[in-house]
This record gives sequence, structure tokens and C-alpha cells, in this order.
Amino acid sequence: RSLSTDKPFTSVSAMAMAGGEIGRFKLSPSSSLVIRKGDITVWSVNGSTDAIVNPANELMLGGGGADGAIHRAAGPELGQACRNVPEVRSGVRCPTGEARITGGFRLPASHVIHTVGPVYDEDDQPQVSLTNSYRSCLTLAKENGIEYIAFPAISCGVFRYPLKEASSIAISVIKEFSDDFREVHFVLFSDDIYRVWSESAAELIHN
Ligand code: AR6
Repeated sequence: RSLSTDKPFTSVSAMAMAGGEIGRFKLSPSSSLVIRKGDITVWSVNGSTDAIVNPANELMLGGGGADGAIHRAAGPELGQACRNVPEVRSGVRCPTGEARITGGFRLPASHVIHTVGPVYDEDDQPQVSLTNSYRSCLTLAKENGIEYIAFPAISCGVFRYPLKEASSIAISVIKEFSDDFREVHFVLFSDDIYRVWSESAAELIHN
């Protein structure tokens, strides 16, 4: 990929020319929301102030979906860093709705923010848990000086959250942090999810 050399996601117009689907929305004069299709494991804008969000489970030792892909791409150092995160109770390093931060190791992004979204059919209040999950990631990112952050569609794979509802929650929470990041990206794995997220952004952000 010609765009994956050193700063693969810097130039939105170059990506558009390369055929990547992408949408850009202004959150404030100094902050944008970028919605694109792609693989979050290759995402980076700025190196040292980048974070990708890992949709993990409470044990934080890897799994399937994006979590598995992120651990494979980051290398075994990420597993070790996760093991070093203290358990808050047996088998739980990151309770649902919370977030933890580690390095990115072999990933292009310098940081990984691990969060646990709700299992849609098992959570009593999935909307609250998903909101908390996005809020926890953005709060922790801010505390750590992150300027560029990329989210996948948390809970929309193995955890079966309905896409439209998830996208409204995701974008509403991003709007609460309008001044806090240079760019917030959604890096979405399929056409369907990309389409739903783009529609919700157009409905919820009026540029
Ligand atoms: N880049 C971007 N998005 C991806 C990628 C990727 N490389 N791979 C998958 N997705 P999921 P969840 C999309 O299942 O629902 C794991 O086993 C995927 O298409 O990764 O929060 C964890 O250990 C979907 O749209 O996360 C947990 O046990 C979205 O990422 C559980 O799955 C999220 O799907 C978490 O389930």
C-alpha cells in the first residue's frame, strides 16, 4: 500500500484519491471527526500522540475480532503489558464500560486504549454501558495527551450491538469531547457499518 509508508492516515485527500471511502465532519474549529473504512491495526496519524481503541473483554488477554487482530499486530509485548494491568477482581482487569491504556508496541499507533463494551443481550442497560465505554476511552485519552484517536465499532461484532443505535451513541459521546482532540477517527471494517456511521454523523453533526 503506497499510503502505509510512514504516516498512512495523514492525508485524507490522498486516501480519497486512492479509492478509500472517507467522510470528514467538523466538531469544532480545531477538531474533526473522520469516518472511514479500513483496518484499525494499520492506523496512525502522528505516532507519539496516537491511540487506537481495542474492543476487549474484561480479562484483557486477547480474543477474537478486532481484539485478536490488534494483539497479533502489536506482538506479544501487548499481551505482557495487559497482564501487568492489575485485576480489580478475579478475572477482571477492565470492567464493562471502563478503559485501560497500554503502549502500542509493534503497531503504528503509539498507544492502545482497551475498553469493554456491553454484550448487547446480556447487559441490563446496554446504552449506559456503551456510553460509558466511549466516555472512558476519551477521558483516558485526554489525560494521556492523546491528540488523534481511532475507534472501531465497539460491541458491534461478537457482542451483537445493533449498528444504528451504537452509531448514535458513539457520535453523541464524541460530540461531548468536541474541543479535546485534533481528530477522532472511526475505522470501520465493513461497508454496512461504514454506511450506518456516515448516516448518523450526517444526522447528528451539522457543518
Ligand atoms: N479493524 C477495524 N474493525 C475491526 C477489525 C479491524 N482489524 N476487526 C474486526 N473489526 P469485535 P465486540 C470490527 O467482535 O463486539 C473479542 O473476542 C468488527 O467487524 O471485535 O466489542 C474480544 O476479546 C466489528 O464491527 O468487538 C471480546 O471478547 C467491530 O470491529 C469481544 O470480541 C467490533 O467487533 C468484543 O466484542
